[in-house]
Amino acid sequence: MKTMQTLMAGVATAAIALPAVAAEKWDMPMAYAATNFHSENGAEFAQCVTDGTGGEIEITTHPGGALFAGADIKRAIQTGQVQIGERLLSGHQNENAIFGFDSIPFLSPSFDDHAKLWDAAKPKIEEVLDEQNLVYLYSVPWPPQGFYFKKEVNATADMEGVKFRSYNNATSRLAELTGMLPVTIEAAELSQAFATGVAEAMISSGATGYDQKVWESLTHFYTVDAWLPRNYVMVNKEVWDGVPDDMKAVIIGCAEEAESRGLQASKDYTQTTLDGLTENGMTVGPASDALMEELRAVGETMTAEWLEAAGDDGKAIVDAYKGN
Ligand code: PCA
Repeated sequence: MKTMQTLMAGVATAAIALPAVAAEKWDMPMAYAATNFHSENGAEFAQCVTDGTGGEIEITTHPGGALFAGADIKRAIQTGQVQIGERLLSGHQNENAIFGFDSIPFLSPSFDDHAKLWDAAKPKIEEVLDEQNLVYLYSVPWPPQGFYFKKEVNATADMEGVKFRSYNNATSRLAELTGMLPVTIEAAELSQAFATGVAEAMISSGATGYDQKVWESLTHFYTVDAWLPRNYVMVNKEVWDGVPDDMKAVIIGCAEEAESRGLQASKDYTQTTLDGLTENGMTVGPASDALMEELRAVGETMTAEWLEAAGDDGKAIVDAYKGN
């Protein structure tokens, strides 16, 4: 009896301690460093949703791959282990070639070109994600991609045998076609990979090199402007379907703001981080004409390969983009 009373008292206390409306808590894994502009933008988005729903949906971001590594984030959301998260869209190229539309060398090398390419690709990407139990919320491009090395490189002959960090199928293929050895490494592991010699080069933005202080191991950054890959934020579909309409509107509003704020941050961060690389002793500048010529030929091969792999859907995206 005594035990039962104690138990009942415990239940009563627990009930009283609960708030009037139980707030939903969403965890949002993100793969990149907390100080990266995508992560900062995501944190502002999370705060916007928490504030806008009066705390009824409280989003907590987990940057730096702390909750799930980049490669595991999509699956964690699809299977409902977490409600929401951010991932590099082209990281899914191994599941479906269509996700690689934004990593085709020299197809859309500037922010303006990239915006047109994204307009052409967005409906298809949303559809594919929907079929995978995911709702697309917003996305933001990384700054243009260039090459990092620990020596001067003037031709693909200088790349022979270099251990090249890749972040999706396209970057692995690019390594193969230029005689390098691809090794897949998450951005969060980069400083260590370069310090220990597991990788000696990569293609990425000035932003990622800056975030990861790659000047501690590498010396050159060549601004080849190969492409601008996107990060996107997705929600588990069942979770989304359970959100009341007024709160969905709040989340969509916060997502729209995050998309334009993130785009501006990406543009601003482009020059700032290139300056940062220079200030920290790296040689930053365009690649030689000879190297660019070789890279363009590699780009043509990769464009043809992607069109082949992505089939009619891929062709429709490229045609719509070129018609813009
Ligand atoms: N940074 C990410 C992807 C593209 C970029 O600029 C990375 O290197 O993982």
